Amino acid sequence: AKLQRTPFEDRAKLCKNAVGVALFSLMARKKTNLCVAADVVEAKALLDLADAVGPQICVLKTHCDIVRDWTDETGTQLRFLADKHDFLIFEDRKFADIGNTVVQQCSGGVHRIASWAHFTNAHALPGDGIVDGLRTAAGVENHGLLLLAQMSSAGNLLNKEYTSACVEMAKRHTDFVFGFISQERVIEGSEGDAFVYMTPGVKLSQEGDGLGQQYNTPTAVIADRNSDIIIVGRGIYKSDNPAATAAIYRKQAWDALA
Ligand code: 5FU
Repeated sequence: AKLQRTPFEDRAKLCKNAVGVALFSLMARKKTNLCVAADVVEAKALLDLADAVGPQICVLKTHCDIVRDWTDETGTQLRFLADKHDFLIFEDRKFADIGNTVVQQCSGGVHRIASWAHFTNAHALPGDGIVDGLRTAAGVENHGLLLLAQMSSAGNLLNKEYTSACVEMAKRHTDFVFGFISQERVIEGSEGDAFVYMTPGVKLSQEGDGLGQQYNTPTAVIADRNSDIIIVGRGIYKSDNPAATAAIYRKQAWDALA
């Protein structure tokens, strides 16, 4: 039997972090569960892509450290586009150091991530101090965090026991941690409804990339694995018309919820 999904507007009420609440609310309002991974390497290309796919997405995912000409203005302009099109910005930084170090990595350096990203993510590997450090750097009022509970790449070391430990860590920090990067829904029932599940490794054609990436279709990720949001990079930004292709992925992912 197919899982009965709790509507996103109801999950907004269960979530304890303000950014998570905002994300569930915007998904319900805008009717999209598509996140575009904007993995382009120039600031202008990033802003053009964000403007083009903005109407289709709930989240724009960035890797600010691949942009060769990143400046403070890039972050400011991304925030302008997020307001214009009603999406949130997720810096896929995958923090993995001790609390004291991630404070600086999140708030300082060239990228000043906490100044423009609505949320970021971290590996649970170093222990709870990484969450405490990022909470210190960003604050819980206007920022949130996802934990990497599972990865899409072949041979990754995030086994079942590790995933369970991530889930337990998230439950200890619900003021700040509002979800997971995972390949499936990793917490069942109403307790799991308070968290969001975002899944990378999504493409309509499923051959890999020769570097370990493994792809599933939008329908498989949302309908079969009960994830909430698909994350699509090359399937969209390398297509001839990213805006039109984003609309196709958006429809497939949203229809798969029904
Ligand atoms: F945590 C993860 C993961 O497990 N797999 C991923 O692919 C993150 N990613 C990111 O999603 C990766 O860094 C890319 O930014 C994106 C996938 O891009 P693709 O072009 O759709 O393969």
